[in-house]
Amino acid sequence: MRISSGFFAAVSVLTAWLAAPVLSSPAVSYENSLIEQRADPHIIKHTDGWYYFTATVPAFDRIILRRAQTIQALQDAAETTIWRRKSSGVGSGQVWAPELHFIDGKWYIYVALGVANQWRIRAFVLEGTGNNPLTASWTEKGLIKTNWDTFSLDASTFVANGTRYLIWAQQEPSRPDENSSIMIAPLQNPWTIRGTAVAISRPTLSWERVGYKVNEGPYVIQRNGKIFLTYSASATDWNYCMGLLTATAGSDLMDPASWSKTRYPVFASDAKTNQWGPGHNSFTVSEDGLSDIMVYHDRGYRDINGDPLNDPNRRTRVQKLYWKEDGTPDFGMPVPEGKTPVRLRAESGAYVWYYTGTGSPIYPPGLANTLFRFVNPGLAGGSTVSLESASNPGVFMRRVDGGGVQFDESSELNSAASKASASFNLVSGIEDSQVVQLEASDLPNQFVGLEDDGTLVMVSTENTKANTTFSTNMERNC
Ligand SMILES: *[C@@H]1O[C@H](CO)[C@@H](O)[C@H](O)[C@H]1NC(C)=O
Ligand SMILES: *[C@@H]1O[C@H](CO)[C@@H](O)[C@H](O)[C@H]1NC(C)=O
Ligand SMILES: CC(=O)N[C@H]1CO[C@H](CO)[C@@H](O)[C@@H]1O
Repeated sequence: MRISSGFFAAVSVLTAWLAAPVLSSPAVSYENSLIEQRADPHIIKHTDGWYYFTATVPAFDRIILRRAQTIQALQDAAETTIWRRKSSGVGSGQVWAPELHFIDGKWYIYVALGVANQWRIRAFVLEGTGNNPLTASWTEKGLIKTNWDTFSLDASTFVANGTRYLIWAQQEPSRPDENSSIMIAPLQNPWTIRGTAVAISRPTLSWERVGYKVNEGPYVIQRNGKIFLTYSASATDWNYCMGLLTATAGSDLMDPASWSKTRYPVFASDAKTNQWGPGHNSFTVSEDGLSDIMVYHDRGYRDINGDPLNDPNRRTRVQKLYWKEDGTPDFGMPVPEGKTPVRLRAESGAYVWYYTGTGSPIYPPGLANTLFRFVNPGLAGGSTVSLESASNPGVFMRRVDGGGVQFDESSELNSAASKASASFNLVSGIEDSQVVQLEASDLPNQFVGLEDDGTLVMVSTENTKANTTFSTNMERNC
């Protein structure tokens, strides 16, 4: 279905939502990395339509905010410093991981503040009055009093079934060899917890204990009757990665037994896309409101000299968060530099996928191998396009003699003939059209098709055994 106006888009989205638990969710188009040297990124879309951004700066000495009408425009938006390190006492040391929240008509910043020359970080709250947080007047509400006066950071907040919660990372005195656990408590007001906090996750699995024994950076997204809490684990070098806790909406979130934890990281370093130590994420929504966007930091190289906290090059990145059919989030891999990838979905619901062609590839693949980028112009130049695997940058789809399709490294595609075999005519537009066909640039009327078992073939359009029409729309369950 082609959507031609905002009104019809809204109606068709609503209709789709009423008809089935599936929302059409177009591909997003952002250019990574979004912002250099900004770690622990937090982006929110406010009711005024603006996106607001805050993050840790490498000097760990201030709180900055940016705002823009689009996520991409945050890249070049002016940065305002709304708070600076003090000369003594709380706030004279390191400044980590601010988050901006709008609660009951006021702005709040949760931030971890240290004391000069001490390894002593605690969660602190600022309150801002005014429509625009960049120009709001800010007052200090002070440290958040928790169960213990111990190392504490990365406070965030969410509301579930009418109760507002604080979640954060804190060192538990009973577990002296571990750096931090994920804590939760209801909030009585934005700077005061009610009752006693409980730990809902501890760094007990091997991938949470590399370098340091860390669970930190919690953030919540609620969908499909579930509360999903992402967090980050291990030291902030390339071992940094993300785990996931899940609770059912309506369960007692103060009962650690309500939360289940994935046995493996859900998001981690990827040598092929050259992304290292991804984590400390937050979630926002795309400009059209139809995609969930994961915001996180990582580095563009693996090895660091010295303490990773002294390496300034953690940068802010954004990519689409996908949803599996069972309603759980699918993080895929940290996408390569450049344009965010797309998926090509056939009418059958199957996705075009990357496979090596040796052995028996097993369909369906994981999310990562269904992500592609259109390279335009294609390897053969002119008006052709080439399809590059986003999970294997530099590897391109190519037709081979006999009606097959395979994937080859661009370094193997040297001759004009091989470049032509990896180039296609797009039968309709890429970005603004919802449907595309890929016709071989060197073999008229032969199209890429996807058979039921996941095999990619070259077929003429009259062949009905394969789907040759692909949508760059995704669906999500919600
Ligand atoms: C983790 O704990 C160890 C031991 O207390 C400490 O030396 C180290 O600095 C901590 N690291 C982090 C990232 O908190
Ligand atoms: C929400 O909370 C109310 C009482 O506070 C409870 O009766 C209800 O079952 C809860 N429902 C969900 C879905 O959380
Ligand atoms: C357009 C097209 O070829 N659609 C086909 C996709 O695959 C399913 C399952 O084989 C067919 O039923 C469709 O006709």
